[in-house]
Amino acid sequence: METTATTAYIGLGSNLGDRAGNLLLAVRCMLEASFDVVRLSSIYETEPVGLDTDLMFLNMVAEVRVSNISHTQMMARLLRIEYLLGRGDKTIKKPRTVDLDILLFGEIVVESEFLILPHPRLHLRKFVLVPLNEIAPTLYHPVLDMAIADILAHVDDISEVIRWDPNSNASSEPLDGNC
Ligand code: PH2
Ligand code: MG
Ligand code: MG
Repeated sequence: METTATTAYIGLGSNLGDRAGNLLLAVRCMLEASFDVVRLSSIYETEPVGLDTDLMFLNMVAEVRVSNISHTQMMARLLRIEYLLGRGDKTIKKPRTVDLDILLFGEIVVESEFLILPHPRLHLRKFVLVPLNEIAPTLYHPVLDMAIADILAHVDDISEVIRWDPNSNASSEPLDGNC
């Protein structure tokens, strides 16, 4: 059978509990879901954008390679990981243990009720663009027809995004972390 490999970029975010632990558990769960994690950005501490919360986020971006799965199947696996890591009600803009968003799936452009690709707000948000630019500055955005570094250079978002300092972190209870 012919295999089709795709490179995708996933945005990870957490602003509840052991935030860094949650991100790293999500990476482990992605490996268990047969995503080949090729690159990880640094972890950034970021100001919440458009949410009813003052809790600062940790965000990072992962580059993954997958074979023979569609963007829909990838999203289903990410939703399962979010659920297993304790993400509750997704309809309300509340703090979250872990949020996993597909930013880009190859150069696929789709718009369904379930999933829009590229992610419809990726070009507006520094908490996505800064970590994505760290690992893939020349990556091409197929709708805007621009490289990530150029999009970041023109973004209007002035929210705070700084490299996370692990030593400044007050520790919280880790999740049990079964995938
Ligand atoms: N996610 C959102 C909305 N706002 N702000 C930050 N800083 N980080 C996020 O991951 C984030 C957000 C929707 O998922
Ligand atoms: Mg999100
Ligand atoms: Mg999401």
